[in-house]
Amino acid sequence: MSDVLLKRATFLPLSWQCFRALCCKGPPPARPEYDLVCIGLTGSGKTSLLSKLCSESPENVVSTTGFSIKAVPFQNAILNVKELGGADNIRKYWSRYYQGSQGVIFVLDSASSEDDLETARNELHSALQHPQLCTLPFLILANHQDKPAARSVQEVCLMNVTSLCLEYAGCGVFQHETLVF
Ligand SMILES: Nc1nc2c(ncn2[C@@H]2O[C@H](COP(=O)(O)OP(=O)(O)O)[C@@H](O)[C@H]2O)c(=O)[nH]1
Ligand SMILES: [Mg+2]
Repeated sequence: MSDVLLKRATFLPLSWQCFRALCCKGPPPARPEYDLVCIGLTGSGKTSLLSKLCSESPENVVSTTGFSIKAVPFQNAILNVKELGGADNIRKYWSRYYQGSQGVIFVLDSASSEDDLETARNELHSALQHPQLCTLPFLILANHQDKPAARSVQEVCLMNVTSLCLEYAGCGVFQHETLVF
């Protein structure tokens, strides 16, 4: 009986070593994390976009009151994206949440009214000029591209925004293509 136990006791550590040597590739390399801020008027599609990037259903999203944070996993990095609510009475507080950001996503509803687009442009210009954001990479997403009234990415570019690190892209959260950045 004690012989059997002894054999088992010596066998277990050896088999574990074999298992590690043969199968265990070690922990995956740590992915760098970056802190981003995501802004844009209410209804532009910030929550839907982040839900889709997290492989969650973008349908039935709840309107964001205040702000929310999502960790968006990519193959080589994790983006900790802070979405700031876009309502009139909240936008004036956006700048309080800019500190520590390493990049900015500005989401536009490219099918919105001229008035809303003008409001979005003013907010975009303020963000671009803010001392804590003005040197950061900036991605402007012209969302709602699936709608017939949507302005094209080129038309949105003609909104006359200038900065060194601007990147424009079009997307429609409910289009079937994968979002490409
Ligand atoms: N057709 C269409 N609807 C969208 C798109 N993105 C968001 N929506 C809808 O717009 C509404 C507001 O979206 P939400 O993500 O809450 O906007 P947020 O206020 O910027 O976070 C929701 O009803 C979404 O389903 C899009 O690309 N196309
Ligand atoms: Mg939201």
